[in-house]
Amino acid sequence: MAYQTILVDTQDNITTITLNRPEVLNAFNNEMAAEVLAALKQAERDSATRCLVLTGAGRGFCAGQDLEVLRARPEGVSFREHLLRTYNPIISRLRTMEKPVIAQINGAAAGAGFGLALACDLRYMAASAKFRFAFSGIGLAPDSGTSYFLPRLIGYARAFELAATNLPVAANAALELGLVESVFPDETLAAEVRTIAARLAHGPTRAIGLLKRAMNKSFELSLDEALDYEAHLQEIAGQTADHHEGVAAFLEKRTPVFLGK
Ligand code: LHQ
Repeated sequence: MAYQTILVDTQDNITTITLNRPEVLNAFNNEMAAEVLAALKQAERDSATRCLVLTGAGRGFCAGQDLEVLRARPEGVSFREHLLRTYNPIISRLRTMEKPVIAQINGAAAGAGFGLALACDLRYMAASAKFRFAFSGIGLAPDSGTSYFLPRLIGYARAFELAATNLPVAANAALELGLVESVFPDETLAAEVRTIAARLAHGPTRAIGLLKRAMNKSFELSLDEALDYEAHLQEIAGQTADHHEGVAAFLEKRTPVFLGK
């Protein structure tokens, strides 16, 4: 499929979606939101995709909503409707897709762009990149899952401080807070992420998908319910070819070859 605002590339079972409106730090217009959603659906369906990487072209990751579009909005456009149509399905799909998703945060991530990064399973950040909550900077409440993910990742008070003050969060501070897994020099970020993505892409994709489902679900379950859910998912994992391969490889003292089946 030909996209206008994003680049999509699949190699070695890793699909990379690059937001490609660099002149506005990859801020979202409606077209980009629709294309990101379409690309996510495709990556979810495509068995050649066993790990997904999201990144931005140029010096930004994603500056959230394009504010020129917001300013030009015709009278009567409902933010609620806009969110239900654009960001909500993107954020939700990132979380429900049973494949590992990595945010390669090459530059500034703000507003819905911050939400996009937070919704990924893993975040790796360039040393020069920064986060900015941004919503409070333009008199808005949080959206794109930021009110959900931030307190879960870093606790209520730190999330509140970051959101209400709207101060930028530099990469090292983000690492210290636990907002990202690692910070890499700008020049090596892509290669470092590639190494991690390759390990995930050659892993037991179905088991990784199930562990993603279990960990996400755990936030709404009691311990007994979580144990029960684990048993249910293990029944599924136990029937996969990758499980049989993993056991055989261990006993034969060789490296397993997982096919994602
Ligand atoms: C931009 C933008 C931008 C347009 C930088 N738009 N041009 C959606 C809709 C409905 C309801 C509510 O919620 C939402 C979701 C949202 O995301 S709302 C939040 C929207 N985002 C923001 O408010 C973030 C605004 N941007 C920033 O705070 C900064 O630009 C960041 C922190 C991203 C980067 O800072 P710097 O590295 O200092 O870059 P800069 O500010 O100089 O920006 C570079 C260029 O990009 C500049 O244009 P220019 O022509 O001067 O080079 C900016 O105007 C443009 N740009 N963000 N969101």
